[in-house]
Amino acid sequence: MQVPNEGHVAALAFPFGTHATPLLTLVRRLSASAPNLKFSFINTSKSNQKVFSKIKPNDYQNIKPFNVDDGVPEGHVFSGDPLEAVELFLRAMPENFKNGLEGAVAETGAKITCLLTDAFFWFGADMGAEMGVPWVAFWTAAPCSISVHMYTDVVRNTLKGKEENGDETLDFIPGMSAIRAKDLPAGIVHGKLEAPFNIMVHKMGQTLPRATALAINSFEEINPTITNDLKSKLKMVLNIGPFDLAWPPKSFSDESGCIPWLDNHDKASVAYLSFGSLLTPQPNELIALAEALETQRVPFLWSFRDSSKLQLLEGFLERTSTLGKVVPWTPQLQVLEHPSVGVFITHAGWNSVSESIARGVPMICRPFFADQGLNSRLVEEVWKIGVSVEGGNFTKSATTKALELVFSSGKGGEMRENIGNLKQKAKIAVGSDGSSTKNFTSLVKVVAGCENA
Ligand code: U2F
Repeated sequence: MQVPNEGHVAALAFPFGTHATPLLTLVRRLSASAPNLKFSFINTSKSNQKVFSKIKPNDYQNIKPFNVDDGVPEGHVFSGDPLEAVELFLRAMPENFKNGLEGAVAETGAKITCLLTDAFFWFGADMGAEMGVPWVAFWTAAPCSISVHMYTDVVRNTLKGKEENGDETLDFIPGMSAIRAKDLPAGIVHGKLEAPFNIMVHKMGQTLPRATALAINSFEEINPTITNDLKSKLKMVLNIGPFDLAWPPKSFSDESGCIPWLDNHDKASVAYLSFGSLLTPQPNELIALAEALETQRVPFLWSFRDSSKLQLLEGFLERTSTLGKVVPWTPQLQVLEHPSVGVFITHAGWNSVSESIARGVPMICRPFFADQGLNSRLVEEVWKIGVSVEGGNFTKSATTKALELVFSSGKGGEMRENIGNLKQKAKIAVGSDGSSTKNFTSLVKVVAGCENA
């Protein structure tokens, strides 16, 4: 493929959760395939610092970070509500990004030729049209969750008055018959429909048909019916993942010594626990989880990000010092790759689910918010590669039951077999002739402005 000598791609990042990191990975993949193009990465200063600190300057030579206003007024005192920073940022949009784009054009001296945004940013459609350039939206989660946002109005109309117990299924949407109303993210039929975040994702679903392309960090074979349905509704749907298989990080750091610790354990014997980048379960759930691990004598490696809550586990930590290891952060990809890991206890954030699939580790899911309920349901009911904790939250008995199911029952064996098959499909998708590889080539053409090349 001939890539033009000129071109300036502006990438607009959502600076919360695990959104900016996969977007930067995508930008790095694109810049490696189209080294003639310039890339501007437009994000808040805090998030830019975080995501760029993880990579070496050599790895982003033609990518320039630009900082935008995070919307936090000077001297603002946060109340402790995790959504507050998000809502302040949403209020500053899209003006902050318009300023960021102007800054990127002024500093590089190159006009924008392609707008690549987190799919949340529905205003990319108008921005792209005004600039006369393609708008490429990037969805960091699964095809299933984007489908739900595309069908929000249909779901609302169909479930009106029936959503009470949440057991109504979405069998009126292709590929979604296993999904129940209660698995849906807040903002579709329950929760505050008028909350700024929920308005944003609703608008996203309505605007995506205007996108030149939608790129997804997944692979087609994982949900072919949903992918085909999305293809019938959008101009171009390009599953280009799983990223961590298609473009694995070159190095990793293991400051807490997780890998040597895992080396000293038997095959598939360890439970790995992590709840992603945003949350820590409530104290009663933490205690129930700890009690189940201790009683079952399951060796565990726990990524425990909020050290202020560690005191809740006092006593447990001392009693289990030879059974388990609690660390502030792990090299998760390498941990999941390790043969000693037998189960992943997760909040079912998409990156975690996808990384676990790509490494063949069955899951125990305890979803909290957003797409996590959908992902858990797919894990348990559709792919049959794990289980959700009974009753929806960690109690000692529900966690014990889930551990027994994965470690000691025939069902656990089936889960391992199913996830092994899915892992194979993921590997094929990112192979030289695979669907994700072909889709990525199409994406490079769109971004480089030579889609007919
Ligand atoms: C939001 O998800 P989170 O950021 O909370 O969680 P994940 O999507 O699972 O991503 C967590 C990432 O952090 C890494 C891990 C994942 O790539 O490998 N990590 C690590 O390297 N070491 C650790 O000790 C712990 C984690 C949101 F909450 C979800 O609902 C969405 O699905 C998701 C994607 O949009 O963003």
